Amino acid sequence: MMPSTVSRFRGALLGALLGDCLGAVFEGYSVLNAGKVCQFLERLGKVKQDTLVYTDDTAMARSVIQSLLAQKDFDARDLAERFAREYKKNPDRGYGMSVIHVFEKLDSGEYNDVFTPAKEQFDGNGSYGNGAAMRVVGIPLAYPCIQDIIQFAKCSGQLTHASSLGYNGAILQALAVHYALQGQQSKDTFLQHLLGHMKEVESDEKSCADARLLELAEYPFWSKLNKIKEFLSKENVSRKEILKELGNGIAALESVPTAIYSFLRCMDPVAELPQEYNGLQRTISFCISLGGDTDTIATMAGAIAGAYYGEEQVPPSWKACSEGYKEAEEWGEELHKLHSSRLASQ
Ligand code: F2R
Ligand code: MG
Ligand code: MG
Ligand code: MG
Repeated sequence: MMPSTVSRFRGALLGALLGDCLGAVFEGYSVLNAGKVCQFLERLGKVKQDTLVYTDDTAMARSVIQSLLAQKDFDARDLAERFAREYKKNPDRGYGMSVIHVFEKLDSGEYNDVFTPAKEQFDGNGSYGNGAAMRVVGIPLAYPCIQDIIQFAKCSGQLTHASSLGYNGAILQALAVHYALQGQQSKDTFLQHLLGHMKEVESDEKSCADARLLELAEYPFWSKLNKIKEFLSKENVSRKEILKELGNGIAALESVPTAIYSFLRCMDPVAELPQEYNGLQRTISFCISLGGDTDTIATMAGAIAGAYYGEEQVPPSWKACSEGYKEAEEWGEELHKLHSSRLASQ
């Protein structure tokens, strides 16, 4: 049965939350396999255990969503204040090493322009970490129009990530959630949409200059999407090849494409995972089994998979042990209303 639209919105937020809470248990592991991850997942609901806490990924995603719901539109200053306030209230959520300086500067009251602290990161080059992408799910849930999604994914990202390699990752992740919300489509159609947009997004002067600075190929995200296309056309792609070509690191370029690939690969059964797992379970467990930045890759892939399959695929035992799942359900519904009202007024 096709999930309803509300179910997709709740699914996106629950998928993101579960990816973070479950992935955080394994963040930074380099030696990991599907067996170990599934063993852990099987115990949930069977053995009594403490609530799994969400990390910076969800803390920041919650700020984005709360700002959008309170302001009924994107408001950079309000969002910057929420990021800084949330960090001050709970600094131990495993934030990136450098982004905390942005929050401190935003909180100092010395900056009129809320985008300036991010521009000062890394000697003026800006951060290329995946922090802008990991939290962006609220944007495609609030805005139905592609141009709005691109603009606000970029602006929300630029509050902390001034490198195009950071905020373009947020644009790609936001577009992936947007297309997943449309439901059933071939992997090829899904990828073609993303390829078309990213070529354009990465053609501006700053994106070309940032890629050159790091000695990367032209259109770096677009190039990774082509690699995903190649991988999907093969029978078997090893974990080693995935890590070599797509990565499992803290940079947006080494994690957003990995999340998208994981979602697409897990549309079909995966030999190493239990046969009874549904698409959302496969996607989250597959990402975690890759190791590295597990909470972040799983939160991004979980958001895409949740938007695609809907909340019906969220296992109750996984949900029940994740901190903050009730808000994810409520906010999914509220964002659906906001999205529908924009669609009606277009
Ligand atoms: N920070 C972590 N994980 C490590 C420790 C977690 C542990 N469990 C604990 O609790 O202690 N995870 C979180 O950080 C990632 C998102 O990071 P974000 O928001 O992008 O932060 P930042 O600081 O801007 O960038 C992260 C690192 O990337 C490197 N980097 C970025 N831009 C760079 C540049 N231009 N030049 C050189 N290096 C650059 C730096 O090492 C940054 O510290 C998520 O994984 C989230 O879960
Ligand atoms: Mg985290
Ligand atoms: Mg954002
Ligand atoms: Mg992480």
